[in-house]
Amino acid sequence: MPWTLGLALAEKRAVCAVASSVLGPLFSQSLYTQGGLGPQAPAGFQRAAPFGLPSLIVARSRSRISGAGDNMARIFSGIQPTGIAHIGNYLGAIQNWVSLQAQHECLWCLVDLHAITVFQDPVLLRAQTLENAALFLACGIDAERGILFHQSAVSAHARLAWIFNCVARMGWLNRMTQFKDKAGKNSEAVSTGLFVYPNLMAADILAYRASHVPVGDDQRQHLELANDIAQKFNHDYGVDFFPVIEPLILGPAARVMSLRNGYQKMSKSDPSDQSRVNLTDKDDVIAQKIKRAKTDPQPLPESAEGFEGRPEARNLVVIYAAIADMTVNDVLRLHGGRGFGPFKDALATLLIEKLAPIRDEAARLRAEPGHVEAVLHRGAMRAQALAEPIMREVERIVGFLPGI
Ligand code: AQP
Repeated sequence: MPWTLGLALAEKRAVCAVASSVLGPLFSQSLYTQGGLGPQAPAGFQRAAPFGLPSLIVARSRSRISGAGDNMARIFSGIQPTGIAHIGNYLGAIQNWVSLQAQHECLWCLVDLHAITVFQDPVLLRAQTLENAALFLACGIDAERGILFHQSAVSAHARLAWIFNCVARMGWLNRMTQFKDKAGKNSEAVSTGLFVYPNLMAADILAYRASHVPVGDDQRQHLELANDIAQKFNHDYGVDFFPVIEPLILGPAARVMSLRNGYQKMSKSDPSDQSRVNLTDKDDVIAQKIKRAKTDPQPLPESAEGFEGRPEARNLVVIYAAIADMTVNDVLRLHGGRGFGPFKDALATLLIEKLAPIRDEAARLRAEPGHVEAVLHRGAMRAQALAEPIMREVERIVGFLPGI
Protein backbone atom coordinates (compact mmCIF):
# COMPACT_ATOMS: atom_id res chain seq x y z
CA MET A 1 0.00 0.00 0.00
CA PRO A 2 1.72 3.20 -1.12
CA TRP A 3 1.15 5.47 1.84
CA THR A 4 2.03 9.10 1.04
CA LEU A 5 4.56 9.79 3.73
CA GLY A 6 6.55 12.96 4.20
CA LEU A 7 4.81 15.79 2.40
CA ALA A 8 7.11 18.79 2.00
CA LEU A 9 6.57 21.41 4.69
CA ALA A 10 5.30 24.00 2.20
CA GLU A 11 2.70 21.56 0.95
CA LYS A 12 1.69 20.87 4.53
CA ARG A 13 1.24 24.56 5.25
CA ALA A 14 -0.98 24.88 2.17
CA VAL A 15 -3.03 21.89 3.31
CA CYS A 16 -3.15 23.47 6.77
CA ALA A 17 -4.61 26.71 5.44
CA VAL A 18 -7.36 24.84 3.60
CA ALA A 19 -7.88 22.38 6.43
CA SER A 20 -8.26 25.05 9.07
CA SER A 21 -10.84 26.95 7.07
CA VAL A 22 -12.81 23.76 6.42
CA LEU A 23 -12.27 21.91 9.67
CA GLY A 24 -11.99 24.81 12.08
CA PRO A 25 -15.72 25.28 12.59
CA LEU A 26 -16.15 21.55 13.12
CA PHE A 27 -14.04 21.60 16.24
CA SER A 28 -16.19 24.21 17.89
CA GLN A 29 -19.07 21.76 18.18
CA SER A 30 -19.62 18.13 19.00
CA LEU A 31 -19.29 15.86 16.02
CA TYR A 32 -21.06 13.04 17.74
CA THR A 33 -24.52 14.19 16.87
CA GLN A 34 -23.74 14.06 13.19
CA GLY A 35 -23.89 10.32 12.72
CA GLY A 36 -20.18 10.25 12.00
CA LEU A 37 -20.41 7.93 9.03
CA GLY A 38 -20.30 10.65 6.43
CA PRO A 39 -23.25 11.87 4.44
CA GLN A 40 -23.42 8.96 2.07
CA ALA A 41 -23.00 5.23 2.41
CA PRO A 42 -20.36 3.92 0.00
CA ALA A 43 -21.62 1.92 -2.96
CA GLY A 44 -22.18 -1.69 -1.98
CA PHE A 45 -23.41 -0.61 1.42
CA GLN A 46 -26.77 0.64 2.52
CA ARG A 47 -27.97 2.65 5.46
CA ALA A 48 -30.41 0.72 7.55
CA ALA A 49 -32.06 0.93 10.93
CA PRO A 50 -32.78 -2.67 11.90
CA PHE A 51 -35.03 -3.10 14.92
CA GLY A 52 -35.02 0.55 15.85
CA LEU A 53 -31.26 0.86 16.18
CA PRO A 54 -29.85 4.17 15.01
CA SER A 55 -28.94 4.36 11.34
CA LEU A 56 -26.01 2.07 10.56
CA ILE A 57 -24.03 1.20 7.53
CA VAL A 58 -24.66 -2.47 6.89
CA ALA A 59 -23.09 -4.41 4.09
CA ARG A 60 -25.14 -6.00 1.38
CA SER A 61 -22.13 -8.07 0.46
CA ARG A 62 -20.05 -9.17 3.39
CA SER A 63 -16.79 -9.46 1.57
CA ARG A 64 -16.21 -6.47 -0.68
CA ILE A 65 -15.52 -2.93 0.45
CA SER A 66 -16.49 -0.79 -2.45
CA GLY A 67 -14.59 2.40 -3.03
CA ALA A 68 -11.39 0.48 -2.41
CA GLY A 69 -10.97 0.20 -6.19
CA ASP A 70 -7.85 -1.61 -7.27
CA ASN A 71 -6.06 -0.57 -4.09
CA MET A 72 -6.87 -2.95 -1.30
CA ALA A 73 -8.40 -1.16 1.65
CA ARG A 74 -6.36 -1.67 4.82
CA ILE A 75 -8.55 -3.09 7.58
CA PHE A 76 -7.82 -3.19 11.30
CA SER A 77 -9.91 -4.74 14.04
CA GLY A 78 -9.29 -6.06 17.52
CA ILE A 79 -10.71 -8.01 20.38
CA GLN A 80 -9.86 -7.85 24.07
CA PRO A 81 -8.55 -11.05 25.63
CA THR A 82 -10.58 -10.30 28.77
CA GLY A 83 -12.27 -13.67 28.56
CA ILE A 84 -13.13 -16.18 25.87
CA ALA A 85 -14.74 -14.93 22.66
CA HIS A 86 -18.50 -15.52 22.62
CA ILE A 87 -21.14 -15.69 19.90
CA GLY A 88 -21.58 -11.90 20.09
CA ASN A 89 -17.90 -11.44 19.20
CA TYR A 90 -18.23 -14.16 16.57
CA LEU A 91 -21.33 -12.79 14.82
CA GLY A 92 -20.55 -9.10 15.35
CA ALA A 93 -16.88 -9.29 14.41
CA ILE A 94 -14.93 -12.50 13.73
CA GLN A 95 -17.29 -13.99 11.12
CA ASN A 96 -17.11 -10.75 9.16
CA TRP A 97 -13.31 -10.66 9.44
CA VAL A 98 -13.14 -14.04 7.76
CA SER A 99 -15.28 -12.78 4.87
CA LEU A 100 -13.24 -9.60 4.46
CA GLN A 101 -9.78 -11.15 4.45
CA ALA A 102 -9.94 -12.55 0.91
CA GLN A 103 -10.07 -9.15 -0.73
CA HIS A 104 -8.39 -6.77 1.69
CA GLU A 105 -5.19 -6.21 3.58
CA CYS A 106 -6.17 -7.12 7.13
CA LEU A 107 -4.69 -6.76 10.62
CA TRP A 108 -6.40 -8.68 13.44
CA CYS A 109 -5.24 -7.80 16.91
CA LEU A 110 -5.59 -9.24 20.40
CA VAL A 111 -5.73 -5.94 22.25
CA ASP A 112 -4.10 -6.85 25.54
CA LEU A 113 -3.23 -3.21 26.34
CA HIS A 114 -6.96 -2.50 26.29
CA ALA A 115 -7.64 -5.56 28.44
CA ILE A 116 -5.64 -4.25 31.41
CA THR A 117 -7.74 -1.07 31.65
CA VAL A 118 -9.64 -3.36 34.01
CA PHE A 119 -7.39 -5.51 36.23
CA GLN A 120 -6.57 -8.90 34.69
CA ASP A 121 -4.91 -11.83 36.39
CA PRO A 122 -1.58 -12.03 34.47
CA VAL A 123 -1.69 -15.82 34.16
CA LEU A 124 -5.24 -15.75 32.83
CA LEU A 125 -4.48 -12.86 30.47
CA ARG A 126 -1.67 -14.83 28.81
CA ALA A 127 -3.84 -17.95 28.57
CA GLN A 128 -6.82 -16.03 27.17
CA THR A 129 -4.66 -14.26 24.58
CA LEU A 130 -3.48 -17.63 23.28
CA GLU A 131 -6.92 -19.23 23.52
CA ASN A 132 -8.59 -16.43 21.55
CA ALA A 133 -5.81 -16.47 18.93
CA ALA A 134 -6.40 -20.22 18.49
CA LEU A 135 -10.14 -19.58 18.19
CA PHE A 136 -9.58 -16.96 15.48
CA LEU A 137 -7.50 -19.41 13.48
CA ALA A 138 -10.15 -22.08 14.01
CA CYS A 139 -12.85 -19.65 12.82
CA GLY A 140 -10.94 -19.26 9.56
CA ILE A 141 -8.67 -16.27 10.10
CA ASP A 142 -5.79 -16.76 7.68
CA ALA A 143 -2.61 -15.58 9.44
CA GLU A 144 -0.55 -15.93 6.27
CA ARG A 145 -2.76 -13.71 4.12
CA GLY A 146 -3.57 -11.28 6.95
CA ILE A 147 -1.71 -10.37 10.13
CA LEU A 148 -2.71 -11.81 13.51
CA PHE A 149 -0.80 -10.43 16.51
CA HIS A 150 -1.00 -9.17 20.07
CA GLN A 151 -1.03 -5.43 20.61
CA SER A 152 1.60 -5.16 23.35
CA ALA A 153 4.22 -6.62 20.99
CA VAL A 154 4.13 -3.54 18.73
CA SER A 155 5.24 -0.37 20.52
CA ALA A 156 3.59 1.93 17.95
CA HIS A 157 0.20 1.43 19.65
CA ALA A 158 1.34 2.86 22.98
CA ARG A 159 3.47 5.61 21.41
CA LEU A 160 0.66 6.87 19.20
CA ALA A 161 -1.88 6.55 22.01
CA TRP A 162 0.20 8.97 24.08
CA ILE A 163 0.25 11.49 21.25
CA PHE A 164 -3.53 11.07 20.89
CA ASN A 165 -3.95 11.59 24.65
CA CYS A 166 -2.56 15.03 23.91
CA VAL A 167 -4.85 15.60 20.90
CA ALA A 168 -8.21 14.32 22.20
CA ARG A 169 -10.24 16.64 24.42
CA MET A 170 -11.61 15.77 27.86
CA GLY A 171 -15.08 16.79 26.73
CA TRP A 172 -15.00 14.25 23.89
CA LEU A 173 -14.03 11.41 26.22
CA ASN A 174 -16.60 12.51 28.78
CA ARG A 175 -19.31 11.76 26.22
CA MET A 176 -18.29 8.12 25.67
CA THR A 177 -21.22 5.95 26.69
CA GLN A 178 -19.09 2.79 27.03
CA PHE A 179 -17.00 4.49 29.72
CA LYS A 180 -20.16 5.53 31.54
CA ASP A 181 -21.53 1.97 31.27
CA LYS A 182 -18.31 0.32 32.43
CA ALA A 183 -17.46 2.84 35.16
CA GLY A 184 -21.05 3.00 36.40
CA LYS A 185 -21.42 4.97 39.61
CA ASN A 186 -17.78 4.24 40.39
CA SER A 187 -16.13 6.61 37.91
CA GLU A 188 -13.73 8.07 40.52
CA ALA A 189 -12.27 4.63 41.27
CA VAL A 190 -11.74 3.18 37.79
CA SER A 191 -8.36 3.37 36.03
CA THR A 192 -7.40 6.40 33.96
CA GLY A 193 -6.65 3.82 31.24
CA LEU A 194 -10.35 3.02 30.99
CA PHE A 195 -11.10 6.71 30.44
CA VAL A 196 -8.53 7.12 27.62
CA TYR A 197 -9.33 3.69 26.12
CA PRO A 198 -10.83 5.28 22.95
CA ASN A 199 -7.56 7.18 22.31
CA LEU A 200 -5.68 3.87 22.31
CA MET A 201 -8.30 2.42 19.98
CA ALA A 202 -7.76 5.34 17.58
CA ALA A 203 -4.01 4.68 17.79
CA ASP A 204 -4.51 0.97 17.01
CA ILE A 205 -6.17 1.83 13.73
CA LEU A 206 -4.17 4.87 12.73
CA ALA A 207 -0.74 3.39 13.51
CA TYR A 208 -1.40 1.46 10.28
CA ARG A 209 -3.36 4.25 8.61
CA ALA A 210 -6.14 1.72 8.21
CA SER A 211 -9.27 3.03 6.55
CA HIS A 212 -11.92 0.43 7.42
CA VAL A 213 -12.78 -1.12 10.77
CA PRO A 214 -15.27 -3.97 11.06
CA VAL A 215 -16.86 -3.86 14.52
CA GLY A 216 -20.06 -4.59 16.37
CA ASP A 217 -22.50 -1.72 16.84
CA ASP A 218 -21.18 -1.04 20.38
CA GLN A 219 -17.97 0.44 18.95
CA ARG A 220 -19.57 3.00 16.67
CA GLN A 221 -19.11 5.96 19.01
CA HIS A 222 -15.44 5.08 19.56
CA LEU A 223 -14.82 5.12 15.81
CA GLU A 224 -16.47 8.52 15.50
CA LEU A 225 -14.07 9.73 18.17
CA ALA A 226 -11.13 8.17 16.32
CA ASN A 227 -12.07 10.20 13.26
CA ASP A 228 -12.31 13.36 15.33
CA ILE A 229 -8.83 12.70 16.73
CA ALA A 230 -7.40 12.01 13.27
CA GLN A 231 -8.92 15.18 11.85
CA LYS A 232 -7.78 17.30 14.78
CA PHE A 233 -4.25 15.91 14.44
CA ASN A 234 -4.25 16.73 10.72
CA HIS A 235 -5.63 20.18 11.46
CA ASP A 236 -3.30 21.05 14.36
CA TYR A 237 -0.15 19.97 12.53
CA GLY A 238 -1.21 21.19 9.10
CA VAL A 239 -0.99 17.82 7.42
CA ASP A 240 -3.27 15.47 5.58
CA PHE A 241 -1.71 12.45 7.17
CA PHE A 242 -4.41 10.28 8.74
CA PRO A 243 -7.21 8.89 6.56
CA VAL A 244 -10.89 8.96 7.34
CA ILE A 245 -11.91 5.74 9.06
CA GLU A 246 -15.07 3.97 7.97
CA PRO A 247 -16.78 1.67 10.44
CA LEU A 248 -18.08 -1.53 8.89
CA ILE A 249 -21.06 -2.62 10.94
CA LEU A 250 -21.98 -5.78 9.16
CA GLY A 251 -24.68 -8.39 9.15
CA PRO A 252 -27.87 -8.85 11.14
CA ALA A 253 -26.20 -9.53 14.50
CA ALA A 254 -24.18 -6.36 15.06
CA ARG A 255 -25.34 -6.32 18.69
CA VAL A 256 -26.05 -9.68 20.29
CA MET A 257 -27.69 -9.32 23.68
CA SER A 258 -27.21 -11.23 26.93
CA LEU A 259 -29.13 -14.49 27.25
CA ARG A 260 -30.22 -13.37 30.73
CA ASN A 261 -31.24 -9.80 29.95
CA GLY A 262 -32.33 -8.67 26.49
CA TYR A 263 -31.47 -5.07 27.28
CA GLN A 264 -27.79 -5.80 27.98
CA LYS A 265 -25.09 -6.56 25.43
CA MET A 266 -23.63 -10.08 25.56
CA SER A 267 -20.24 -9.53 27.18
CA LYS A 268 -17.13 -11.56 28.09
CA SER A 269 -16.91 -9.84 31.45
CA ASP A 270 -20.53 -10.39 32.50
CA PRO A 271 -20.20 -12.23 35.85
CA SER A 272 -22.84 -14.74 34.73
CA ASP A 273 -21.47 -17.38 32.36
CA GLN A 274 -25.12 -18.21 31.57
CA SER A 275 -25.44 -14.83 29.85
CA ARG A 276 -23.36 -15.92 26.86
CA VAL A 277 -22.36 -18.86 24.67
CA ASN A 278 -18.55 -19.02 24.59
CA LEU A 279 -16.85 -20.38 21.50
CA THR A 280 -15.22 -23.04 23.70
CA ASP A 281 -18.46 -24.28 25.31
CA LYS A 282 -19.16 -28.02 25.10
CA ASP A 283 -22.28 -29.19 23.24
CA ASP A 284 -24.26 -29.94 26.40
CA VAL A 285 -23.35 -26.54 27.88
CA ILE A 286 -24.55 -24.77 24.71
CA ALA A 287 -27.84 -26.71 24.78
CA GLN A 288 -28.35 -25.97 28.45
CA LYS A 289 -27.59 -22.22 28.11
CA ILE A 290 -30.07 -21.87 25.24
CA LYS A 291 -32.71 -23.86 27.11
CA ARG A 292 -32.31 -21.56 30.12
CA ALA A 293 -32.15 -18.36 28.05
CA LYS A 294 -34.69 -15.83 29.30
CA THR A 295 -37.88 -15.61 27.21
CA ASP A 296 -41.49 -14.61 27.84
CA PRO A 297 -44.70 -16.64 28.05
CA GLN A 298 -46.05 -15.70 24.59
CA PRO A 299 -45.35 -17.70 21.42
CA LEU A 300 -42.86 -16.33 18.89
CA PRO A 301 -44.36 -13.51 16.82
CA GLU A 302 -45.24 -14.05 13.15
CA SER A 303 -43.51 -10.87 12.01
CA ALA A 304 -40.71 -8.59 13.26
CA GLU A 305 -43.24 -5.96 14.46
CA GLY A 306 -44.24 -8.44 17.15
CA PHE A 307 -40.82 -8.02 18.84
CA GLU A 308 -41.91 -4.70 20.35
CA GLY A 309 -41.19 -4.92 24.10
CA ARG A 310 -39.78 -8.47 23.68
CA PRO A 311 -35.99 -8.01 23.47
CA GLU A 312 -35.15 -11.57 24.55
CA ALA A 313 -37.36 -13.12 21.83
CA ARG A 314 -35.84 -10.79 19.25
CA ASN A 315 -32.30 -11.62 20.38
CA LEU A 316 -32.75 -15.38 20.01
CA VAL A 317 -34.31 -14.98 16.56
CA VAL A 318 -31.50 -12.64 15.46
CA ILE A 319 -28.89 -15.18 16.64
CA TYR A 320 -30.73 -17.94 14.76
CA ALA A 321 -30.90 -15.83 11.59
CA ALA A 322 -27.20 -14.92 11.75
CA ILE A 323 -26.03 -18.48 12.39
CA ALA A 324 -28.33 -20.00 9.72
CA ASP A 325 -27.58 -17.14 7.28
CA MET A 326 -31.30 -16.43 6.96
CA THR A 327 -33.36 -13.26 7.32
CA VAL A 328 -35.32 -12.67 10.51
CA ASN A 329 -38.54 -12.90 8.49
CA ASP A 330 -37.53 -16.31 7.12
CA VAL A 331 -36.90 -17.53 10.68
CA LEU A 332 -40.31 -16.22 11.72
CA ARG A 333 -41.95 -17.95 8.74
CA LEU A 334 -40.47 -21.21 10.06
CA HIS A 335 -41.02 -20.74 13.80
CA GLY A 336 -43.49 -17.81 14.25
CA GLY A 337 -46.65 -18.56 16.21
CA ARG A 338 -45.05 -21.53 17.98
CA GLY A 339 -43.75 -21.83 21.53
CA PHE A 340 -40.09 -21.32 22.51
CA GLY A 341 -39.45 -25.00 23.33
CA PRO A 342 -38.99 -26.39 19.77
CA PHE A 343 -37.41 -23.13 18.61
CA LYS A 344 -34.76 -23.28 21.34
CA ASP A 345 -34.03 -26.93 20.47
CA ALA A 346 -33.53 -25.95 16.82
CA LEU A 347 -31.34 -22.98 17.79
CA ALA A 348 -29.18 -25.13 20.08
CA THR A 349 -28.72 -27.68 17.28
CA LEU A 350 -27.66 -24.94 14.85
CA LEU A 351 -25.21 -23.43 17.34
CA ILE A 352 -23.66 -26.79 18.13
CA GLU A 353 -23.24 -27.58 14.42
CA LYS A 354 -21.50 -24.25 13.91
CA LEU A 355 -19.41 -24.04 17.07
CA ALA A 356 -18.29 -27.62 17.72
CA PRO A 357 -15.81 -27.73 14.79
CA ILE A 358 -14.39 -24.33 15.82
CA ARG A 359 -13.96 -25.43 19.44
CA ASP A 360 -12.33 -28.72 18.45
CA GLU A 361 -9.98 -27.13 15.93
CA ALA A 362 -8.92 -24.48 18.49
CA ALA A 363 -8.16 -27.25 21.00
CA ARG A 364 -6.06 -29.06 18.38
CA LEU A 365 -4.08 -25.90 17.61
CA ARG A 366 -3.50 -25.19 21.31
CA ALA A 367 -2.18 -28.72 21.75
CA GLU A 368 0.60 -28.09 19.20
CA PRO A 369 3.45 -26.78 21.37
CA GLY A 370 4.47 -23.23 20.49
CA HIS A 371 2.26 -23.06 17.38
CA VAL A 372 -0.05 -20.21 18.36
CA GLU A 373 2.82 -18.30 19.99
CA ALA A 374 4.78 -18.55 16.73
CA VAL A 375 1.82 -17.28 14.68
CA LEU A 376 1.47 -14.26 16.98
CA HIS A 377 5.20 -13.58 16.98
CA ARG A 378 5.36 -13.62 13.18
CA GLY A 379 2.29 -11.41 13.01
CA ALA A 380 3.84 -8.91 15.42
CA MET A 381 6.99 -8.65 13.28
CA ARG A 382 4.91 -7.95 10.18
CA ALA A 383 2.69 -5.45 12.00
CA GLN A 384 5.76 -3.69 13.40
CA ALA A 385 7.23 -3.39 9.91
CA LEU A 386 4.06 -1.63 8.72
CA ALA A 387 3.65 0.63 11.75
CA GLU A 388 7.23 1.76 12.30
CA PRO A 389 7.65 4.05 9.24
CA ILE A 390 4.23 5.57 9.94
CA MET A 391 5.13 6.15 13.59
CA ARG A 392 8.47 7.72 12.70
CA GLU A 393 6.66 10.13 10.41
CA VAL A 394 4.09 10.96 13.11
CA GLU A 395 6.91 11.60 15.59
CA ARG A 396 8.67 13.83 13.05
CA ILE A 397 5.42 15.74 12.41
CA VAL A 398 4.92 16.45 16.12
CA GLY A 399 8.53 17.62 16.48
CA PHE A 400 10.34 14.74 18.17
CA LEU A 401 14.00 14.24 17.29
CA PRO A 402 14.69 10.94 15.50
CA GLY A 403 14.97 8.01 17.89
CA ILE A 404 17.55 5.28 17.81
N1 AQP B 1 -22.60 -8.56 22.08
C1 AQP B 1 -21.98 -8.26 20.95
N2 AQP B 1 -22.63 -8.33 19.77
C2 AQP B 1 -21.99 -8.05 18.61
N3 AQP B 1 -20.68 -7.70 18.55
C3 AQP B 1 -20.01 -7.62 19.70
N4 AQP B 1 -18.73 -7.32 20.00
C4 AQP B 1 -18.53 -7.42 21.32
N5 AQP B 1 -19.67 -7.77 21.94
C5 AQP B 1 -20.60 -7.91 20.96
C6 AQP B 1 -17.74 -6.98 19.00
O1 AQP B 1 -16.64 -7.85 19.17
C7 AQP B 1 -15.44 -7.15 18.90
C8 AQP B 1 -14.48 -7.32 20.03
O2 AQP B 1 -15.01 -6.72 21.20
P1 AQP B 1 -14.04 -6.46 22.42
O3 AQP B 1 -13.62 -7.71 23.01
O4 AQP B 1 -12.94 -5.58 22.00
O5 AQP B 1 -14.78 -5.59 23.44
P2 AQP B 1 -16.23 -5.47 23.91
O6 AQP B 1 -17.07 -4.86 22.83
O7 AQP B 1 -16.19 -4.71 25.19
O8 AQP B 1 -16.65 -6.97 24.10
P3 AQP B 1 -17.10 -7.65 25.41
O9 AQP B 1 -17.34 -9.07 25.12
O10 AQP B 1 -18.23 -6.88 26.04
O11 AQP B 1 -15.79 -7.56 26.28
P4 AQP B 1 -15.62 -7.05 27.75
O12 AQP B 1 -16.62 -7.79 28.56
O13 AQP B 1 -14.22 -7.39 28.12
O14 AQP B 1 -15.85 -5.58 27.76
C9 AQP B 1 -15.81 -5.70 18.66
O15 AQP B 1 -15.86 -5.47 17.27
C10 AQP B 1 -17.17 -5.60 19.26
O16 AQP B 1 -17.94 -4.60 18.62
